[in-house]
Amino acid sequence: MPGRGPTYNALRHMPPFDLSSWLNLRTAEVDAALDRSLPKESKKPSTIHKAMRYSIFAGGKRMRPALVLAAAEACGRPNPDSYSLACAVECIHTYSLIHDDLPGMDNDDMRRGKPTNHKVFGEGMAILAGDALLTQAFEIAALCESNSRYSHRDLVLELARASGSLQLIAGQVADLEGEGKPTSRAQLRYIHERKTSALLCCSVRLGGMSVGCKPQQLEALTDFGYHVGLAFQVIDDILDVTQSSEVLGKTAGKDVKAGKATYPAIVGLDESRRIAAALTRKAFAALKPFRGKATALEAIAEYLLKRDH
Ligand code: GRG
Repeated sequence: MPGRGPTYNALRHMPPFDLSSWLNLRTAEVDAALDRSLPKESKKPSTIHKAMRYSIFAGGKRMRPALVLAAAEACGRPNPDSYSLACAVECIHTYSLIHDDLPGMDNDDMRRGKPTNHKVFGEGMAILAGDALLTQAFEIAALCESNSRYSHRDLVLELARASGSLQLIAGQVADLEGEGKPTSRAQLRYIHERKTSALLCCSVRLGGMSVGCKPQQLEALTDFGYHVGLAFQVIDDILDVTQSSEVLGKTAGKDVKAGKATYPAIVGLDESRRIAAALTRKAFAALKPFRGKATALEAIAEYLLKRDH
């Protein structure tokens, strides 16, 4: 019908979305924004700025920033605050990886295909680099503007709640305390919701909020982020036992060695794959209200299910 735009069926026949080009472009934009946001290496005290930049630019997949921008696209047009919030979540994510790798936590030597932060800069500096990235995230978020639906306070609160002691840190606490102990599926779900899903969910919510999404859209993004976040961790657990350290860029097989509860350990590999696929289907279903306009989010969810690292 002329003048009414393509119907949902017509959209289904549009050329397939080129996620690889989309990700390359978005990653380059986010990297440039991160480069502008973080103090230069030469800025005194230069060791800390070198350590922060070492891990931020070590070659992560940038999935959380991608989710921020894809959600912003689903609800409108990404703006400078969408990019700032994409940088903020990546800073929080990178801080959590640096601290997770420390001898007092997972004690890992390799991350993002490189020696871990403490292996290069020493334990004390790695702790500070993580602290500084966490703080940097809030400085970046604090500089965002309010929009017609969400205040600048809403944005900062969103980030604080996802990364605080009830979510991200709660997940890590349960993970540490559960090592070597029998874990039920319900306990494992509790850990995954906090350790992984909270920040992925926060990423899509912040993307929508940055462009002033409607409450129904925020609800749909929350549902999507929750399920895609859970699927992400189940896949991460599967890859830990099926891939090599070279492919993963981090030590493979560590979960089993550390006596960590994982889906493959509790229900086996085949059932874990079925669970990841079912969670991804739920994530897709959450995008229905966008009526085909959440193309990048759909493509990312599919990619995350099929990824090999
Ligand atoms: C607060 C210290 C602290 C930890 C919080 C996030 C976390 C808990 C620990 C980090 C290690 C871990 C297994 C996290 C679960 C989420 C996850 C699978 C992270 C890896 O994310 P990717 O694959 O990593 O997106 P890249 O390097 O590609 O960004």
